[in-house]
Amino acid sequence: MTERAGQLVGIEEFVQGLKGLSEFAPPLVNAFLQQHPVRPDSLKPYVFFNCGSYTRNLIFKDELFELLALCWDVGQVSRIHNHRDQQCWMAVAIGKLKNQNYRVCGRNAEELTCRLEPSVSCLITPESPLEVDQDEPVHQVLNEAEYGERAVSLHIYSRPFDTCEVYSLETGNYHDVPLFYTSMYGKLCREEQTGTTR
Ligand code: CSS
Ligand code: FE2
Repeated sequence: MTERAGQLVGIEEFVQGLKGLSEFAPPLVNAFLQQHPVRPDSLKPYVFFNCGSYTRNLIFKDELFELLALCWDVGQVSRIHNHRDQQCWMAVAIGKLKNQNYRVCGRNAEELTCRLEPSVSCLITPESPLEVDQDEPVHQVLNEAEYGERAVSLHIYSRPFDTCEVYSLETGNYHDVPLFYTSMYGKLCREEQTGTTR
């Protein structure tokens, strides 16, 4: 685990800092995240939990990147999914999450089938943000029940995307799903539009 390098900042300062980056190059964003852990109380407008699924709450979006707060109740998990070849960083502000990567083998794009092999996993904590591996971008995020607490994570996607592929270990199939926001800029969206990778 790395040392927390910076003082806690409010989410508004965090957004301004991201907007000021000259590009979304991994070394720049990784250093920024290490130096700008976010004050949990500043995320209050973006924290909504739902017993059915983790929630996706939009904080900022432009052409280059979007920033979301994802809220994970105890035991909630994403499906195994990709990020449409976009870069992704995750920083946990509250609680902790497990990241599990998967290797995709024998992809058959006509039948929409593939084999998945679990590869590396790690813990994402307030001290240890994570850059999703561009060479192995298929992953699952889990707030394991044994952690016993809710989690809130900040996700930076560059560029933004609004669909992804989800993969089934059981059937060996994969397919596209739309991604929606639970809330946008602090306001809840209509319930029928709140899809996640769940
Ligand atoms: N990519 C998922 C969350 S796990 S990184 C999503 O945006 O819903
Ligand atoms: Fe993801």
